[in-house]
Amino acid sequence: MRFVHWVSAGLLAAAGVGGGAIPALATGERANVEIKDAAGKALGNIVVTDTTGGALIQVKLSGLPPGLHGFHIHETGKCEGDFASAGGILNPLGAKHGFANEEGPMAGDLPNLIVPSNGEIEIELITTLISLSASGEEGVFDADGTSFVIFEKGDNYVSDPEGDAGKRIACGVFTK
Ligand SMILES: [Cu+2]
Repeated sequence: MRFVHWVSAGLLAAAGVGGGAIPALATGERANVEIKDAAGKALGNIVVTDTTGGALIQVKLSGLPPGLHGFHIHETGKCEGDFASAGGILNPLGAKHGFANEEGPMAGDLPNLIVPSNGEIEIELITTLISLSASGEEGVFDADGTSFVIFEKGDNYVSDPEGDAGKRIACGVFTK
């Protein structure tokens, strides 16, 4: 059984890494993902780095509506129009969606982003459900690429296929 683990920024700061800079990790592959909203406005960046504990996801975004937002890794690296172009959630194993789903989760499932009232969010988390370096079923850099998609509403972690999270409001393509 695999889980998504949280790494709090506070823990990293307590270990002496803090200061807001991305720690220099002795690790493998890294992806940078520029996130834009549906109007094409840049909202910030997400950096993904393979570590020995899983894929570290470092999120630094601003300009999102406050509140809960579904947050997933999607199967196609294309962010156009209403972002339907990004396809479904990355799901090479054919699972159902959601951490609370008996038949879940999908590889691309992630915890909700909880955006504070100023619209700025800076968080770090680790998922063991994907790996940038994997070429097989958990791989990210396949021929048609991969993307992050952020949703209008919170993901309920159980409704297939996307947690009843409403419209897709932001998207970004994984770039090596
Ligand atoms: Cu999604």
